Amino acid sequence: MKDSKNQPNQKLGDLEKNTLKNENKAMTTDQGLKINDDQNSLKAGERGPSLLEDFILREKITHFDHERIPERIVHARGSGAHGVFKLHTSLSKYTKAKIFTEVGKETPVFTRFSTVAGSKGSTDLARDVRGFAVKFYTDEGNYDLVGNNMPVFFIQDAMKFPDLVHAVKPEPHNEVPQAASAHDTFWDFISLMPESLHMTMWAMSDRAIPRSLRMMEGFGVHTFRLVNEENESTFVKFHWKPKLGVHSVLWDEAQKISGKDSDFHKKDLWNAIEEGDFPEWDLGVQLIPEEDEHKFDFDLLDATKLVPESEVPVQLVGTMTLNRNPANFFAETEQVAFHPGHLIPGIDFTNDPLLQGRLFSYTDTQLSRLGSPNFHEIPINRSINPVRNNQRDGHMRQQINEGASSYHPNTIADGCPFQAMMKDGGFHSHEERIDGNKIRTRSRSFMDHFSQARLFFNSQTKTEQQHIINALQFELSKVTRPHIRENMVNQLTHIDRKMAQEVAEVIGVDLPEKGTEPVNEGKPADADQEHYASIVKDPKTRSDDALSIIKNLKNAVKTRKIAYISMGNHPAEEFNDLDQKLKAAGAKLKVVSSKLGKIKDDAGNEMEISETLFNTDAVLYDGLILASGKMNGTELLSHGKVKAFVMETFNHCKPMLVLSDADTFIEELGLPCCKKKRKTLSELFIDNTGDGFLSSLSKHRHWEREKLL
Ligand code: HDD
Repeated sequence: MKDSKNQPNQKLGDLEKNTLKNENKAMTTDQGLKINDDQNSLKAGERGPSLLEDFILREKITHFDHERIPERIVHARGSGAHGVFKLHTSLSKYTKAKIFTEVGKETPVFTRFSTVAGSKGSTDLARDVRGFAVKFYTDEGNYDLVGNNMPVFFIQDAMKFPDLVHAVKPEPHNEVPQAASAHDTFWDFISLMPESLHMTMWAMSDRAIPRSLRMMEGFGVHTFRLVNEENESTFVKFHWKPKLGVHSVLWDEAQKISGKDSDFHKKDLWNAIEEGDFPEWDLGVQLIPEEDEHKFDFDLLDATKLVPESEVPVQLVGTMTLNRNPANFFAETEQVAFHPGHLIPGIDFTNDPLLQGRLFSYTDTQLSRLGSPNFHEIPINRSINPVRNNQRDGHMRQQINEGASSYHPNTIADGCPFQAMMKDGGFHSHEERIDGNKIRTRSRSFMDHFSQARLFFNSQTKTEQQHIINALQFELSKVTRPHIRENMVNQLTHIDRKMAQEVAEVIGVDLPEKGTEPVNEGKPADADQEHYASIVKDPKTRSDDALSIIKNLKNAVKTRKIAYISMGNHPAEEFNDLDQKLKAAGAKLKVVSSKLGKIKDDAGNEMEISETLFNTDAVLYDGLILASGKMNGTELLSHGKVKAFVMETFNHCKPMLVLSDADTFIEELGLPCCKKKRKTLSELFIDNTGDGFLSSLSKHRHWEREKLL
């Protein structure tokens, strides 16, 4: 295990000062009084009533009663880690933000990943968007990039955010389902909001069920501005590209992982960091000159649209490495307060109405969640740059501001703290010319809701398209009100008729002859229908390879966890050879057997068993190896759990290596697909050599196998 301490981000010394180690120290009350008995309350006699006087008991219970704070209204379930961002390519032509101009500079970061809909204790593997929020502790103040693992959003205007969240959260009358969008209220809302269809396609894709938080892309979603020393602005879209590539699990697998280990992602991130496999992401930017603002067939201010990478390539400028787990979940991951409005000079907003609304919401929510306007003083939220202003007092104030002056201008404190000049890093909002009527409306340039939904669907491989269709079938089959299913199928016809038909067929809905005018309750009541009719601009065949996971497959071996099932006495050479090969490629072999303890190979070498057949499951591994040897081979299949392991690995298209007698193995396995026509190992995409297995592993999954199922 690598030492995850002494990483560059130890600069966050403030946080360290607040940590407490208890070695060789006596227990005390909150007032520092040493406690002599923490087992018994104070009583009137051995069997008598407890006394009100017991201040130690009262203090302990009072604190306990108040230990919970309100969980986040969205993104409640999260996992966080410390790290560092290092710039390798300067963006000084476009921005004055020092984190993006000083090449080689290392900026400490804290990153929190999250699901959106579920409560704090819900499962990691819900079908959901993942939050991807990064706090950069820069020398110029904190900068937060509060994004998601999908580049677009469900709605265009913050006005609809509470409706979206109410619709996806458990239904209010019975508080079910937890952490799931497969229910009436969500699909009712979506079916009435065509603007949400593009993001819905993403949410139904494999992006919504990641293999690991370490294997997700991140996106700033909105168009932001970079502003340079000359105060010239360039539009920018931010991207995080994981070095491990983007990988997902199957929906059946996701549901089973949720039962077998609902902390799967949380543990995966934690263990990777503890084992020194620090996850890394490249930060990329898409830069759009101001004069090109109106060159696209969508509006850059519309968060339901992405800028295709085929039109504006992503330029990589630096790398984020997460290298230290939090010392305390509550203090750091729970209390961290992100805000898209935490800005530094050189970065600025656009008028995206979703972003503009967010700028209000995040401070407001911290006030209710963390309970005080002093939430910036919580160690994880502190800026490295000392905070100096005339804000005073309030609940739980930590800072002791000295002196008589708490206002500006003043003479008493020589005018301090004073306003910083722009040239000295004083923040100055980009001076965008605004000229318009005060009006409550949606821009006409926001009205094409289908072109990019179709672009996304067209860009997927056949396998990925099938997964989207399967997801829609699953989700909509859980909708109990037929008219909602009908409305949804109608919406889907505007994206792809064949896809809509495949969904309709299994959810008991007839495909409409012709997709009717999209219902859009989200539009203003008096918006003109004529314009609505002319909304779809996109040629039906447009696609962009960057939007597919499978077309961009890379690095599927590193850090993967492989189960080696053996009951003992397997050939020593076989195991050592595999172990070395997998280690060299960065994968991890875990010995799984019938009970904990040790087993011996045929040369008498002992090895530790990592997990047992009764405490683990195939869905928790990336691949399976069945050992050979007297006690293994096809006899392994007589263990009910081994057979289940094999079937799950097979059904989830994962790499499998059979080292025993292959022919008999297939017979014994009794796979449904082999019943009619006997198939060979290679026809089933099962390997019988270590090298073959490694090559299968590098593909992540044998998607071809899905056709056999
Ligand atoms: Fe949000 C949390 C991302 C729209 C209101 N949001 C939150 C988090 C992420 C995002 C990653 C969790 C941060 C953490 O880990 O603590 N939100 C987004 C993205 C959006 C978006 C990418 C659209 C592009 N959000 C959005 C809107 C609103 C909010 C339109 C309200 C008008 N979001 C919140 C919030 C949360 C939040 C209620 C809950 C907890 C928190 O802020 O700190 O204020």
